[in-house]
Amino acid sequence: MNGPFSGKLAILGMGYIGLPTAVALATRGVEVIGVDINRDVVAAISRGEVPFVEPDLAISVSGAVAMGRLTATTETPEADAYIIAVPTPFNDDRTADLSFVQAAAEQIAPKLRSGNIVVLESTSPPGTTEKVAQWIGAIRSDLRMPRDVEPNPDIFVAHCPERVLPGRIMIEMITNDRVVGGLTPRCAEHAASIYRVFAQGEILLTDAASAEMAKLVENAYRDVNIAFANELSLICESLHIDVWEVIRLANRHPRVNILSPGPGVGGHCIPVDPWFIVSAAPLLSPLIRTAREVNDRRPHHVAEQVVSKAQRFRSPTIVCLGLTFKANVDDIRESPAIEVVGLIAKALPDVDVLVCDPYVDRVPPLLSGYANIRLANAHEAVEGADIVVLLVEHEPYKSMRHTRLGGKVSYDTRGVWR
Ligand code: SAJ
Repeated sequence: MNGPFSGKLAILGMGYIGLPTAVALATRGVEVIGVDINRDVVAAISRGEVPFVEPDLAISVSGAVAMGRLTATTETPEADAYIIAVPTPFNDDRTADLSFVQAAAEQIAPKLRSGNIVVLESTSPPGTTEKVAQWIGAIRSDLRMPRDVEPNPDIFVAHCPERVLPGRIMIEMITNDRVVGGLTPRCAEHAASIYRVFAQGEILLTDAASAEMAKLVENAYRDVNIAFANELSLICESLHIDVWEVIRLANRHPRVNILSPGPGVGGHCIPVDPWFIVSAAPLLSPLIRTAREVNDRRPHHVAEQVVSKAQRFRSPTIVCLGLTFKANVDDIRESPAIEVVGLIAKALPDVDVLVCDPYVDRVPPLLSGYANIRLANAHEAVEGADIVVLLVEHEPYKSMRHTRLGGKVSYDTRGVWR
C-alpha cells in the first residue's frame, strides 16, 4: 500500500471540480499547478480569486495561492502526477464528447516521465480511461503502458470519478468515499495515494470500467428518482391532490424516501450522464431513458401551467424567481429555470417577464433574444407582479412572506411556500 502522494501535481481543468481538488491537495502540502485554457480563469486563480461561487472555496484558494502551494497556468507543466478534470458534454446524438479529455491526454503525453500517475476524474463512459492510455501511447511509444501483461509499466493510469455536490463541494470533497479504478491493480494503488492526502472517507479500489460505470449509475439513480417524483406531481395535479403532502406522508414509511418534484433537472451532470449509459446499451435501458424524457419534459409542463394562468389577465406581469440550475449556487448550465422562462416569453411575446436571481447579474445569453424578458430586483418585481413563479428555492425566496404574495397568483414549483 502506497502512503499519501507527495510531489508535484498538475490538474487540467480549473472548474467546479479541478479547482476545489487543487485546493484540497495544496492546503495539505502538495505542490499543485492548475492548468486551464481560459486565460481569465488562470489570471483569477493567480490573484487568489475564485471564478465562480462555491461556499468556503474562496478563502481556501486565496490561502493556497498566498502560501505558494497553488499556481495556475495555461501550459501543461512537467509533474509527478496529473489529474484530468475537464468537461465531458454530450454530442447531438447524446454520445459523450471526449474531445476535451483527448486534448488533455495529448497535452500531458509529451511531459510524462517514468513513474508518473495519470488520473481521469471527468465523468466518462466505460472504456474512456483505456482510451486515455491509448491516446498517450500513440504519442509516447517509448513508454510502457499499463496492461495486464505488463508487470512494470512506466506510467499508472486510473479513473477516480468526482462525486461532490455543488453547494457542498468543500465538505464532500473531504468526507465522501472515493472510488479509484485502475487499468491494473497497481495503477489503482498509485492513484489512490493522491486521494489519501485529503480524503477522510474510504478509498475503494477497483478496475477502471467499474469506476466509470459506478459514477454514471449514481447520477442515473438520482435522475430516475427525481423522475418518479416529477411523474407523481403530474398524477397528483390531475387528481387535485397535493403532491407535497402525499410525499411527506409516504416518506414516513421507514423504507421510502421520495425526492422532490421541480421544474426539471439541470446542471452539467445529471441531465447528461444517464445518456452515456443509454448510448452504451440502448436496448437495455428503457427505464433510464424514460426518466430522462420525463425530466426533460418538466420545463414544458411548468411553462404551460404559467401560460394558462396568464390567460386570466389582460396584460399580466409575470415574475420568475430563480435562474440557476438549483438553489444557492451561481451555476446556470442546463438550468430548467432558464428553459421555463424562455418558453413563457416565447408563448407570451406581449407579456413582461421579469426574472430575478441573487446569483445572476445579467440576462443569461439563452434568454437575451427575448425583448420581453428583463432582469429585476425580486423585492420590487414581486410588488408589481400579477403572477409569481418560484423556480429556484434560493434562501431569500424560501423565506418570502406569504403576505407579500397576497392577491397575486403564485406558482411554487419547489414546494417551499406551502
Ligand atoms: N432536483 C430535483 N429534485 C430533487 C433533487 C434535485 O428536481 O429532489 C434537481 C435540482 O434542482 C437540479 C438537479 O435536480 O436541477 C440536479 O441537482 P442535484 O442536487 O441532485 O445534483 P447535482 O447535479 O448538483 O450533483 C450531482 C450529484 N450526484 C448525486 O447526488 C448522485 C453529485 O454528487 C455529483 O458529484 C454531481 O451530480 C456530478 O458532478 O456528477
